[in-house]
Amino acid sequence: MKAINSAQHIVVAGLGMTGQACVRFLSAQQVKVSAWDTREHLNVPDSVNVPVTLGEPPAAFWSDVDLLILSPGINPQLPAVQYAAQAGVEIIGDVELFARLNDVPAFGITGSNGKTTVTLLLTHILKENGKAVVEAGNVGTPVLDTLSMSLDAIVLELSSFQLETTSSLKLQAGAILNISDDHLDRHGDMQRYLDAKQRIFQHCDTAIVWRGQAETRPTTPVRDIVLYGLDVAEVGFGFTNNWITFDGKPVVNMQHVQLVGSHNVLNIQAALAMAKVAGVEPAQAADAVYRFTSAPHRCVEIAKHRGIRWIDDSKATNVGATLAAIEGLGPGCTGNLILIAGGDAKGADLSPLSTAFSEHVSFVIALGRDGERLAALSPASACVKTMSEAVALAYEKAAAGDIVLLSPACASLDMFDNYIHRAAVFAEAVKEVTADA
Ligand code: UMA
Ligand code: ADP
Repeated sequence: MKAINSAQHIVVAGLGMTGQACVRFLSAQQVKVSAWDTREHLNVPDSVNVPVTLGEPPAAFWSDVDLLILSPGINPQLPAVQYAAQAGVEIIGDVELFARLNDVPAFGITGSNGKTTVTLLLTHILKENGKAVVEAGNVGTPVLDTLSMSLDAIVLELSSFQLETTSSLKLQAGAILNISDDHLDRHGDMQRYLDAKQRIFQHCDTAIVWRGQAETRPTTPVRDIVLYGLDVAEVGFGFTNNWITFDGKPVVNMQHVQLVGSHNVLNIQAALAMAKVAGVEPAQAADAVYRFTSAPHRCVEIAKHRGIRWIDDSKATNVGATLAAIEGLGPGCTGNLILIAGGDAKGADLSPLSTAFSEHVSFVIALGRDGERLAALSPASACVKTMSEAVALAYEKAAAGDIVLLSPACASLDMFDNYIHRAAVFAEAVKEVTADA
């Protein structure tokens, strides 16, 4: 790890996972550090043993501050952050601080969907091939926590919020997996969301690019590009007869893979492409791919009762993810597909779902802030107030051979603590209605 300039006063903004990791790291480096959280009534965690300001900071607050480290959940457009900038304070995120200090080869993954899957899969492939590697970033472990580790490589899941405040991150390989409407409430419009995502390629050696979507191509120069996609390809990664190919040769048989759906073919190709840059050839990575299982809440069957499959895809927090679930499960479903969806759409255009609804979904059960907008997209739908009502109605409508899919296309925060809580409430309700088994 490179040394940090300890002769500076750093303010850490936000006292969640990121902020606490920043305080921990900077305190250990003997840097003068204080913290600020915009919430006035926050219960400051005991581990935060530095001065803390809550709520709106006074104007003079910024006069002796050199650097402000923003947690990803804090919008850089907040007036107090703008005052800091006007006072000459440099504003970065934890990933930028990490980038300035890190000297381990790093791999970066962003995109609207599939980040966690590709991050975990790449980490798994590299580990199974004898490399000391960890995943960090949006996936959960704050990036600064990895600086003290002895590693061959680090795999970073990067959100648009994290990339927005990052400018010098060097990557051996990086990818924007795909782009669909997301976080427009924070970024304002699609172009600014795209601009944030494109920052992954600023200092990236090899861009891993999906042939199917032009927005995933770097708009800044990179040394090399590896392409992948669902079409037949003689160069790079292709897909033929259920086999993933590399340079025209079959390398991974999808029949032996535990992840389902064509979106996961793309995820696997992206991970294989990055693993190759890290020194693991695609054919050498195949066994690790076969052993990989999905993270929870991403199109996972949680119950099968009287021939009805109950699928938890609570992590589908945007339209692109729900489309992938419907298009992945719909064609193979022998009965009806009943969808439970809704929540906070974060300003997204939900209309791209209407074709998938009419082709594959027999009934939409909608809930949450944007439930009515979702219900209006389907000729057969109902709005309900709670998850247990949604599950009870799905149970009433479903018969053997049907699938009940929770894939909300929306964030959960209008009704639940997070998508994990939403999944737990769904699972509990499913347990109740299927208790007679
Ligand atoms: N806070 C403020 N003002 C605000 C917003 C938040 O002071 O306007 C404070 C809160 O009071 C709280 C803290 O900031 O004390 C929370 O910070 P945060 O929202 O940045 O969240 P962290 O706990 O630091 O977690 C963040 C990521 N969260 C977000 O980007 C919202 C985590 O991604 C990530 O795992 C973690 O850093 C470690 O790197 C979660 C996420 O939901 C999974 N990400 C979004 C997504 O995947 O869609 C982008
Ligand atoms: P992220 O970390 O980007 O949110 P995850 O791997 O956690 O991505 O998956 C989130 C949701 O997106 C899940 O519902 C999952 O089924 C879906 N998904 C995963 N990969 C893709 C993809 N390549 N395209 C569209 N949807 C996807």
